[in-house]
Amino acid sequence: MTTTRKINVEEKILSANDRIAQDIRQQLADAGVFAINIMASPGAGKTSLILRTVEALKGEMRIAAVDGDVVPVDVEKIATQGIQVELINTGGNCHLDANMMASVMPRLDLSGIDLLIVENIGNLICPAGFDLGTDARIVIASVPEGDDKPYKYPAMYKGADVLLLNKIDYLSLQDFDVEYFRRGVEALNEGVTFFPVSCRTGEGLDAWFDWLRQRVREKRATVAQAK
Ligand SMILES: Nc1nc2c(ncn2[C@@H]2O[C@H](COP(=O)(O)OP(=O)(O)O)[C@@H](O)[C@H]2O)c(=O)[nH]1
Ligand SMILES: [Mg+2]
Repeated sequence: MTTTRKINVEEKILSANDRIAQDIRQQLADAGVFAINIMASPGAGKTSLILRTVEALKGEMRIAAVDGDVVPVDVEKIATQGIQVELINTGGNCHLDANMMASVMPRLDLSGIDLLIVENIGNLICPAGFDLGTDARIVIASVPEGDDKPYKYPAMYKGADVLLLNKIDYLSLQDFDVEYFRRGVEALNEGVTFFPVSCRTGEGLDAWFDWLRQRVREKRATVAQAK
């Protein structure tokens, strides 16, 4: 008697975007560069967070940035910090994708960078679906947007590795219920690393800097070990 056995082979078929993202991830891994993809709605504080972060950390690590936009306004702001910053002109697209990211990779000297910061397009829907090959997806929510955003944009919150709640200096001026916000986040992304911050006053940013320092150190160590 012959018995048949069914073997379910689950094969992950990578989309074109994921294949390119994987290639970028490999380039970053080979060079020991830690890369973050910052996503948020327009005005939440992406550029402000980058400026604060570069200002605080540029003395202890080498940083470069990539900015997705149609105009170089943010690029010019970030360049005032004296770091390399490359514009990806998205031509009005609502998100960055791995192909756009790959187009700027040759312009970056990865051997001279420890941390690569990507400012994605201001949008809470489209960027969530496109892996850029970075190590961590950083989502910024901000108090003026309201406390219901995790409930309205679940994909963005679900995929976050780190969530920052920015503009906490506005908390006293607005009926933003932090507990309601956090409950919505936890239901989607239990235990996500969470930093309440103000890029205006600097409150809470030290914890974010420490998180980054640690990740950059760990990534660099993987290359040192491989040698
Ligand atoms: N009150 C307050 N304003 C902030 C804070 N962070 C950023 N802003 C302001 O919010 C506006 C939009 O910030 P920006 O960094 O350009 O946001 P992006 O569009 O996400 O890059 C600017 O006027 C910032 O000065 C904050 O923590 N508190
Ligand atoms: Mg910006």
